[in-house]
Amino acid sequence: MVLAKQDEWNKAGLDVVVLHQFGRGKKAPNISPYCLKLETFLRVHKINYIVEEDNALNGPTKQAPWITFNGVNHGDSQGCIELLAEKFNVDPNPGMSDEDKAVYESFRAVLEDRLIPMMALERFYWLKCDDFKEVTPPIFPSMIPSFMHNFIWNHIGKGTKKTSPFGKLTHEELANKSLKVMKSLSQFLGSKRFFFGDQMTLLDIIVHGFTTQVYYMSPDSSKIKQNYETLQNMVDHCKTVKEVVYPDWEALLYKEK
Ligand SMILES: N[C@@H](CCC(=O)N[C@@H](CS)C(=O)NCC(=O)O)C(=O)O
Repeated sequence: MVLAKQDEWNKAGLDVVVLHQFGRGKKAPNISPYCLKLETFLRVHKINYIVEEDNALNGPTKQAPWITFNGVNHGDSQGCIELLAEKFNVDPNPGMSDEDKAVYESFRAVLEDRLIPMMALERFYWLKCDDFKEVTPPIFPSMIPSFMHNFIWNHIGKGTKKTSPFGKLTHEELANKSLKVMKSLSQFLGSKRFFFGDQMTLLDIIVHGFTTQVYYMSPDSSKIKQNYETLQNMVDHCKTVKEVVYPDWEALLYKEK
């Protein structure tokens, strides 16, 4: 598919990343853990980027985020990070031994294959669209009347439940399962500032993408959030990454017009 603005993105400038993602959230810069992950990576490694919000799902994978870089479109947050790390000669996992890298890969799998799908299932199936009014920007086009919003949300929720490996669990079981995984992250983090010591690595960035969704972008009725909040070092970690990478957090947030 040829996108109307492709020419414009191609001319963004040499080595400037055009980051295609969802619009800003009301309590965090993005409603997607993957969009936040990629934007955080760009910031940590001081890679120039501009944000484009109208085509989040029109990229090569039809998922957000994706990038246009020097005239070429690339999808998948991890793929984009690997490409950019090579291009800019940056190490996303500085100072890590091979053993550390094995731990990182396992935790990444646990986050992306378990925790994020669990959060998505809770968000769309166990919680309601109205629960998210305080955190998300208007997600439905203005011509869709508000009574339809919960209906559409429920429809997405039923689909998510059907395809989710956790679809058979009760809300309580889902939350307890998520706590077990979050606890293992919490134990590994211990009293360290970042997961592998004093330097931020990709694991911190990925965890932050997820915990931001839980802590800032979920309503208090979220059982996953209630469990997460019992892990104080994980809450502190989320705040540390926010403070280091997003001094302009408040300014970025979606504001009611
Ligand atoms: N592996 C992808 C996953 C991206 C992803 O799942 N994005 C979600 C938003 S958090 C999405 O676009 N969902 C819409 C869809 O799948 O139709 C990545 O790392 O970028």
